[in-house]
Amino acid sequence: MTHDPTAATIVRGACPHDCPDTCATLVTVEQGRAVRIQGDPDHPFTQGFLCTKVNRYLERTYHAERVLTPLRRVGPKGRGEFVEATWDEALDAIAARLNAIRHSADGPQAILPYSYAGTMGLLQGESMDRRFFHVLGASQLDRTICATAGMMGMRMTVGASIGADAEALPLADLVILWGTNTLTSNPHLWPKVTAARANGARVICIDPIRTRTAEQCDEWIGIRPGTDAALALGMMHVLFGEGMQDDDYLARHTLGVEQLKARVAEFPPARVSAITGIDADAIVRLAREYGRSKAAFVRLNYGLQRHGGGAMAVRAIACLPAVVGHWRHPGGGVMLSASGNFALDKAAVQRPDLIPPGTRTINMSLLGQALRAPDAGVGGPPVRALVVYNSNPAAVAPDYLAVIEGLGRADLFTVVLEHFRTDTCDYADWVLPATTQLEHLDLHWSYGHLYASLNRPAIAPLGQALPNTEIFRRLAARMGLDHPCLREDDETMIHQALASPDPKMRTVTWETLQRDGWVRLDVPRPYAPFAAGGFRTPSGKCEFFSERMLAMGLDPVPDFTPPHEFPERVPALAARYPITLISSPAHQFLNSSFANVGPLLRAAREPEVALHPRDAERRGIAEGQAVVVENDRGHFRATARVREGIREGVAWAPGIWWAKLSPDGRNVNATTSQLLTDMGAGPVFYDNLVEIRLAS
Ligand SMILES: Nc1nc2c(c(=O)[nH]1)N[C@H]1C(S)=C(S)[C@@H](COP(=O)(O)OP(=O)(O)OC[C@H]3O[C@@H](n4cnc5c(=O)[nH]c(N)nc54)[C@H](O)[C@@H]3O)O[C@H]1N2
Ligand SMILES: Nc1nc2c(c(=O)[nH]1)N[C@H]1C(S)=C(S)[C@@H](COP(=O)(O)OP(=O)(O)OC[C@H]3O[C@@H](n4cnc5c(=O)[nH]c(N)nc54)[C@H](O)[C@@H]3O)O[C@H]1N2
Ligand SMILES: [Mo]
Repeated sequence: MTHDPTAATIVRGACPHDCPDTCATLVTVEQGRAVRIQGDPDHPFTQGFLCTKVNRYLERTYHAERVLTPLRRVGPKGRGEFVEATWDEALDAIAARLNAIRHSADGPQAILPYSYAGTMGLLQGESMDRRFFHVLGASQLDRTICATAGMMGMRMTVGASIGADAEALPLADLVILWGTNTLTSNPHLWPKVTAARANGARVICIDPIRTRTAEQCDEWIGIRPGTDAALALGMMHVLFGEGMQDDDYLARHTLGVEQLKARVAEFPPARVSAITGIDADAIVRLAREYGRSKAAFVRLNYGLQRHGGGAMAVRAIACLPAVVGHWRHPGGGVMLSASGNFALDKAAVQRPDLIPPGTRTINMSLLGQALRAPDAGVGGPPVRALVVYNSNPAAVAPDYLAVIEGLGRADLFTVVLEHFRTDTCDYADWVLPATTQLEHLDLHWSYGHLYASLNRPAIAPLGQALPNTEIFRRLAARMGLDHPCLREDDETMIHQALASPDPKMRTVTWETLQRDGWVRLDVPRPYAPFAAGGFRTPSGKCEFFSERMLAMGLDPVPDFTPPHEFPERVPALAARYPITLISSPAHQFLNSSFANVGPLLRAAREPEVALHPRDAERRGIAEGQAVVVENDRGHFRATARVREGIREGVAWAPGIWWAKLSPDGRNVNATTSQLLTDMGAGPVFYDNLVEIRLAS
């Protein structure tokens, strides 16, 4: 730092958004104002560039519509009419109401926190907030909305959210991008993909939609949604049938190969073709190409687990590299998430020991049900207060109509910590101004690579904004909650997180982070985590047969679990609603974040739904026409985009638009359901049958 107040300084930071890339940023500050943000050229993943969205982070921070003071509701719920208030007024009113509920017959469990990954930072995402709700004795929230199905699929198979090292991808001799729109949702992996290709690897994309990523690949396999497990089982059928398995790796490092062989025998290419809609010879070709390669990198991502059988799909795919022994080589294997490598001492930061015994847990993916059912569907008192931060449930939670019915309840007390007046804020009694990443301190891990990073505040908080941690500290004090951990400051909590006994964390120290901004975990480079087995399962093997799943009453061996709304399973429903709607991220938005930033909003144009020319023709729909997308749960309006690059019977509505910025005030989640995945109790956003018709 320089002492000349007029000179520009550069502050090292980290991107806080929910994305595997966790970029290292450099923020230029002049006279207290951030004037530039760029990717750190030295960071091996960021490589000096930021994505379309985070390039606009300064516009987001200095946006004219930032919430900069506490706001108190004055109009009816849903209308978003507020007046400004002071922090004292806000804290007094919120403390009084939460204390009244806490001391009522319903007790503290009538208070529900609701948060997700608006920031992925350890401090602003999951630290003092957790302590606050634990000491208070509020209901626990099961944070399932994104990744738990896949996490369970990996955990039951390889034992943890650990996979092939993304930085080793250039060493792969085949790349399979499976249910991931890499160029949109994981863009910093793309240079690694092109490096592998320059080394001779072919790149295959498996996705019902010919996304911008699929366009750039050597081959696009347009699979039917929700059928990936069948494809993986069919590939293994061919691999075993043609003797392409690695018997030595199987014998040493796997459990249940005989059961797996018996299962895959049930999945010959003809049957798999009927399930997946992929030609039988294409399935055989894919299996052979996979079997002949030595180190195929399979980049799984979360898209394919948003179906009823999502966990089984991830599990089946996660078996592949053990069958052919690709884990032996850096660059070989499957990667869904790297989060399991980061052993921060989260317990020290979050203090789960302070949760009162017997506290209930409510699944965030069932918010609509939880707000509607008197006992939240899980026993105990009704939810009487909701404290939302780092999330925008009125836009992102499934079954929008159920969610807003609940949020609209006159007797529900809702507090939202936010940067902007989102759809959720419109239902709040109080909105509290939160700082952005430029204004607060944080510590970051990553789910896409092996670097930890520190975000230092670049500028002072705007207006009266406060970090989430400070808001919860002040609220705790005002409510009279008395535990010393509720008074600890942010830097103290970082030190607690870093004091981890795990040897992989040795390199991640306060000093290194202060000096360099980011650091790689203490693992070999490149890292081949299962080269010699060492799976994190109870048996230490890759578990094709899972005792734990058997104990849960589930099939212990990978199988194909069809989607809830699979036409063969629900023919009557499919006759009325024949199209499967996928609502994966728009290129310009980050879930519903940035969906209010002018240039990004303009680039995304308007809510759209893409469908195949034959599906369009059958319905008399032409390019650019206004259509209604509907099912029994609800409907929303969008503009039709007619394109070849999508499977027949599938439509794509990129999201997540703010409902209030959509033509009829509701977005795609008006059609999604509160059904859950086979494991992990996650949502099934893409397991969603709809019909599309011209708007009248
Ligand atoms: N720009 C941008 N980046 C993001 C996000 C964002 O909103 N915008 N969100 C972030 C978050 S929170 C997450 S979880 C990730 C999500 O990013 P990804 O994990 O990549 O997941 P999705 O984008 O949901 O889906 C990826 C692809 O899966 C395809 N897909 C859907 N169903 C199936 C199926 O049954 N089988 C197969 N094979 N493919 C299927 C979709 O068509 C889509 O192209 O991205 C993160 N990055
Ligand atoms: N139909 C459909 N629905 C989906 C998905 C889909 O693909 N299709 N994707 C699902 C997935 S994968 C996910 S992860 C969820 C994501 O859902 P959410 O986690 O709700 O993500 P966002 O919509 O980005 O909302 C995050 C909010 O947090 C706020 N925020 C950011 N940083 C801070 C901070 O430091 N403090 C405070 N107080 N607030 C902050 C932002 O302003 C933003 O409004 O959506 C899910 N919903
Ligand atoms: Mo997500």
